[in-house]
Amino acid sequence: MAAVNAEPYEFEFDPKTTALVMIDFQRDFVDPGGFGEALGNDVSLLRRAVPPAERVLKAARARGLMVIHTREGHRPDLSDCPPAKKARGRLAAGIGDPGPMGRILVRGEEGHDIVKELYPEAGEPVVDKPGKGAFFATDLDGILKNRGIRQLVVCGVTTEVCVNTTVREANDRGYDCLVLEDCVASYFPEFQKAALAMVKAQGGIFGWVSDSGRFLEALARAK
Ligand code: TIU
Repeated sequence: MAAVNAEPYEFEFDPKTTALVMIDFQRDFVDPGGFGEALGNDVSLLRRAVPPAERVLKAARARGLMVIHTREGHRPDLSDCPPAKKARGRLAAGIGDPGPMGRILVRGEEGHDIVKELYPEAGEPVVDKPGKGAFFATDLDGILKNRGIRQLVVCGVTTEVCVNTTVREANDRGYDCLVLEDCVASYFPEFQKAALAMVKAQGGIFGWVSDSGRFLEALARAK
């Protein structure tokens, strides 16, 4: 067992029942020249989360924690993409259309894949999800339950969209979630702040918030 210095109080975890969940670190969201940037977003705000997330990923692998990656995207025929999702935003180039790194949010395309620094290793499940939450229409819950996982340490993008949705879904399914604030990022600084505040408010209504430094310290001490 180990305890991470966190808000609203320490997060207790057992490395054997804890998974590191890396949410949607995809080139199209994070890299210059991708879909996120084409929408007018400043991707440097997201890029900032990559180095601390890489440190956490390496430490989790070294300590033998289960590591899971997710990617948001759709089948090439878009049969799993709700028409409402495709239409949203009235974008000139949206889901399924040609983008700077291949078809936007389509599985198998360059932009849909994970940035090289955080690339999955053999044996680490990659969950392809059609929605914002990683539990919706995926086998993530089964994968976690089959391994006896009860606590999730969460990194990823974006904080108020796929990270927050996933943490809420996980909370309702009985998992304890720790969000590492320097390993999650938003295109909007005010949303980053609010999304983290929402997780830890009201005694930790959805979970706990800490950072990579405090988590790595606890992991190094974990029995
Ligand atoms: N992964 C994720 O957060 N998907 C998004 O669409 N995020 C936005 O902030 N747009």
